[in-house]
Amino acid sequence: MTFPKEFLWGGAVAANQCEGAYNEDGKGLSIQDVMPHGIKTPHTDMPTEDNMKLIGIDFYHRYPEDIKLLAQMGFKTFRTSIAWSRIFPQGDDLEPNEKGLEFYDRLFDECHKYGIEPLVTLSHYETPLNLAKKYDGWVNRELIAFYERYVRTVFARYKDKVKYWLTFNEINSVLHEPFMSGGIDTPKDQLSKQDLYQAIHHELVASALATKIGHEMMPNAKIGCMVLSMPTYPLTPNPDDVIAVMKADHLNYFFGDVHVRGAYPGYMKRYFKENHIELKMEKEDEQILQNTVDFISFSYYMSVCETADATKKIKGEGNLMGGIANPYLPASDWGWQIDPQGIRYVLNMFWDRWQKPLFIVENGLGAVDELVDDGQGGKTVKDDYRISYLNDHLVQVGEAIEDGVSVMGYTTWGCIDLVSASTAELKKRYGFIYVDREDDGTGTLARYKKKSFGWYKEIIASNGDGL
Ligand code: BGP
Repeated sequence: MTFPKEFLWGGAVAANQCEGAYNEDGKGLSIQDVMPHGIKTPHTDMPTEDNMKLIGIDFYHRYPEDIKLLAQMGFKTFRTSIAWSRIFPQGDDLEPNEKGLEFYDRLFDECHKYGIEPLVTLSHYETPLNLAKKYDGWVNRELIAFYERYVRTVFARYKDKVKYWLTFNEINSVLHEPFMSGGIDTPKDQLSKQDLYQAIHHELVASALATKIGHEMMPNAKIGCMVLSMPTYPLTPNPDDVIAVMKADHLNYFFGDVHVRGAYPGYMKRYFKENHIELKMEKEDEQILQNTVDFISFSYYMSVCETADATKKIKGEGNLMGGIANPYLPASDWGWQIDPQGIRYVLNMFWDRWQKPLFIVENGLGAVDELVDDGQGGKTVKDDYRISYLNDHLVQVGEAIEDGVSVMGYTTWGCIDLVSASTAELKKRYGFIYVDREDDGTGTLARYKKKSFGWYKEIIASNGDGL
């Protein structure tokens, strides 16, 4: 396999899923602090002890040890997010929290110590709770100004430490999880399409504004958007199913279209008209949206099927959206369909559509791992299933590169075990590094290298030749 020389190999986490320390050093509450069971049940009013994210894997205190382990694997890049409410505890504060800023100074310095380039998500499902409660999240236009204040602050602070930035994690996921993704407190079954798309508009404007400001403040920075990719196949060759796929793709990928083309596509204008949605736009919005991204990043876990036949629309498990299961594919323990070729397909599709460099910033297998003796007095996990999942996907990334697709890098999701976004469990593990913590709160938090640790190290060292 031929990967580009400068290919950014690495792994990804999000602050809220690993840091813990949810109320230390002046951090305010974020929406994650009141989601003890992920997206399965309604959120609580205040943090509760059963919320695994409050402690996470204690990355806030253990990051030097963790970054050292990632460096041992040869990471070129490490994707994490800045927890917005560490910097602006209430979201609408006028002044940032210095202690929060200092933490990320230390973290990014630690990465650079090993030559690891940080890749930073500005907003990874971490809206300050106050912005959800007081403003109904992104439905309210005022969030653009709060986000702008936040991004200006972190750009100014870290401009010499961070080159790669992502504006919003899986920005299209707000369609399915409005509270988690957009801090929208109105329950999803009561949220009107009008308000949903108004919130989306505000996020798109905020994202373009961050890109504009980032380019002005950091001429060498690369700023990208991040979308949840989910290749959608027609359930049958019936043209009705093919059109159903086209429509699903439109709703999913118009986010990318706006980020790349700087304007709403015609099919969305039609959708707004047919659904009686009238976006309230300020006169500067059209111009702001023209600040297009340098690259597109995306997560890829699974593909789904789509059909126009309402009787077959049984929603399967999976990611934040789920979808109709494909009879040709196996699935993970959580019902996520495993489809390595889907990543080649989506890379080609995005490249054809956008002609901008692509960055795979999430991919991986959530599985139950068993810690066993390694035969040398220590402990390990024999995660051959994870190795084969990642290997199969990377082979297809290599195929896409051969197809001529420009791919900047690949960061596996949850390179160290962390708390799941959708289920808030720790037993759903993705990492190369096992963290001793159970869902009942027990565990020493010790770290152990899994078998996949050595495998990934070799893949990185050979720049993909070992695949
Ligand atoms: C994506 C999110 C991540 C991550 C991942 C895996 O949707 O961006 O935050 O968690 O999915 O999902 P889960 O943790 O639910 O297994």
